[in-house]
Amino acid sequence: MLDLFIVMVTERTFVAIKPDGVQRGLVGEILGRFERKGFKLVALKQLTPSRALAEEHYGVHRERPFFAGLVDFITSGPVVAMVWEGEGVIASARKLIGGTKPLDAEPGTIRGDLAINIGRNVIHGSDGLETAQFEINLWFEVDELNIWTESDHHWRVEA
Ligand code: D4T
Repeated sequence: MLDLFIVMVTERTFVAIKPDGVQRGLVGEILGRFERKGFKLVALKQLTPSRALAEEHYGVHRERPFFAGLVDFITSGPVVAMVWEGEGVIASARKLIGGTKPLDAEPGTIRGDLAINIGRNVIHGSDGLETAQFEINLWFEVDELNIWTESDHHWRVEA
């Protein structure tokens, strides 16, 4: 019953390590930052996105001049797609990730520490509740989302 309650109220976000992050061997470094923060990994897979998936994911940017290059880049190799869960995870993930332009991103953030160029900014994170739901449904099947409780859950979240 308690588990069901936690699942129903806990926020989820979609995070993807882009092809540059995978090619540069940054997967472990990035996963570690989310784990150490205390969020729960509920889904993870590596895939090379189809153009259809990439175009749907970045659909809001369809008219922007960088759209074609962005889709070429995202479909150029493996991406590590994830769903992270926890209180406030959508906004917190954006803070861990840092600003879109890596040179403006604060030191201590993933982009601030690990990237220099906006077109190679290593990682994506959903920017709001609706976007998170849309992106999780776009990238994952329902049965790929794991429902589980960390053995040290009560050391992360006050009951
Ligand atoms: P994503 O969506 O990849 O997490 O990035 P952000 O949420 O931080 O930023 P965004 O949606 O504005 O941009 C999406 C994606 O497009 C690339 N981009 C963006 C680019 O190559 N040139 C540009 O001028 C902009 C604005 C980088 C991220």
